This record gives sequence, structure tokens and C-alpha cells, in this order.
Amino acid sequence: MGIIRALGAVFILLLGVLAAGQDATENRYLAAIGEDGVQRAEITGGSYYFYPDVVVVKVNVPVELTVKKAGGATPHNISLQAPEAGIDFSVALRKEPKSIRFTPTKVGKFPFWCTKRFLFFKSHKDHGMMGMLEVVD
Ligand SMILES: [Cu+2]
Repeated sequence: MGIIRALGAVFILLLGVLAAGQDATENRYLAAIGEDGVQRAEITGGSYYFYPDVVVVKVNVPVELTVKKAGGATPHNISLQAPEAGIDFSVALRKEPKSIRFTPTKVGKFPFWCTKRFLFFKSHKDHGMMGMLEVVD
């Protein structure tokens, strides 16, 4: 039982490494800073992607992310847990846009992904439903 579970975990890890090795085209978006000093970006999630999948924001400037779902019946979310950088959210995606507000306090690259998974199938993250928030100086 324990060994089978461990092998399963290794296999899933390998799948993840293989998937990560594929050079997917990255869609990079530099958040625009509004007159109110808030930098804004929109992210749409679908099966199995985020668009854009790389969002660049400035450190110590408030961010408003507007997130929504592209459509379809498959549930998706967007999750980024980096409390050490002032970023910590997990939001279910709907067709109606939702706003996520935070102020990044640390420069770095912070991955976000969809945490959904159907039964024993590959997780949405392993399907490529992931992206990167780049916090720059
Ligand atoms: Cu998903």
C-alpha cells in the first residue's frame, strides 16, 4: 500500500517534469498602473490554461487582479499562496469577473495554478493550468 502510493507519487512527479519540459508559449502581460495608483490585470482561466499566464507587477504597489472563467462546465480556480510576499488567495472562477486585491511586498516569481482535480485523473495544474506572477522592482 505504502509502496504503491509512493510509486504513484513518483509517477505523477515524472509526468509533471515531462509536462514542464515542454516549451509552451508564454503570454506575458505587464500590469498597467492606473491614475489611482493601482496596477490592474485580467486573467481568464479555461481548460487547461490561464491567459495571460505570466503577469508582471511592481513591488509595493497595490494590485487588482480581475479573474474570470472562459466558460464550460468544468470548475476552475486560481490559487497563489505566498503570504511571505503579501500574496495569498484562492478564488473559484466564474463567468462573472471577480476582483482580487493585494500588495506584493517581495520581488520574485510566484506561481499560481488551479487546484482542481477530478478523481484520480491528472490535476488541472498537471494539465498545464498554471502561471506565474512576477513581482519586479
Ligand atoms: Cu482548473
